[in-house]
Amino acid sequence: MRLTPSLMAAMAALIALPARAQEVVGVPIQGGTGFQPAATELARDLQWLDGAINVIIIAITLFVVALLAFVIVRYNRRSNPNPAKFTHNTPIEIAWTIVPILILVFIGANSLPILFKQQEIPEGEINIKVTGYQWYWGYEYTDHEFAFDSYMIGAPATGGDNRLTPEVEAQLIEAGYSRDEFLLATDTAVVVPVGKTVVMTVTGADVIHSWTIPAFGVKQDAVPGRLAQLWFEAEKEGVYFGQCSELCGQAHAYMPITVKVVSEEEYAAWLEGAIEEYAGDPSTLPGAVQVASAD
Ligand SMILES: [Cu+2]
Repeated sequence: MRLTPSLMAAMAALIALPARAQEVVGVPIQGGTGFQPAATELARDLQWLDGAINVIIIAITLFVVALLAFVIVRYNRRSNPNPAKFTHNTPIEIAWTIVPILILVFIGANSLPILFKQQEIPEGEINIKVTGYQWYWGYEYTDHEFAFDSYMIGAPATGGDNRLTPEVEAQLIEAGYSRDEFLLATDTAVVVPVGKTVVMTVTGADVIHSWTIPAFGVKQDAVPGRLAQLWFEAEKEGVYFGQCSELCGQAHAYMPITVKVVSEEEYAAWLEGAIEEYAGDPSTLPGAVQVASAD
């Protein structure tokens, strides 16, 4: 396929998807203490588990505090001058053995399936290899044989010095972000279609980093010399942010992660543009005509 310059320009513009600023869904909120809204089944599951265990913790704490208060009031030296001398109470001992066992079995029976769901990696419809570098991320769309790096907008690689200057703010706006998203927005983003199984293979090139998107409920250490995997299936279109989550050196705070979840049509258009921009393999595009190589 021969591309006219204007078509190529349109495709290049699609790479960063700046034209239509997407809704920012997965982002930390100033002063927030809870989870980001869950955008995958995994995130929903682990947020539910966190809530359930929190209820158990609060119930146990209140019970123990109430027992303590009762004993302090009822059995202090003044209220109870002649303490009882017995040392055993079989029914109570059986109860305080059985009840914690039941609680632990309940927690285990609910947490292990969630852990396995995270760790049993399904067949990926989209496969991406992510490599952590000091201090940026590299992404390789292995199905289509192209790769690109992703730097924080305002990082030295994008002409900044990790500070929010007016120039950096202008870059953010141009890329479809706001100044609030400084330290989170990157020059290129991982783009994935909504509702598809994405498998990320995670590794590190120099030291240990960690790749995460909190709203997806995924986090994986990127260890040099090792390949680890995580998977997600995003349910809602939008922009999702994460940050390197393993202290990796001086600019650890300046290597954020941006994932854009788009419709299938937008993804197909982006993919075509990205293959062109990053010299991927066009024959891997869905519907591509397989032509025998001329040379
Ligand atoms: Cu890092």
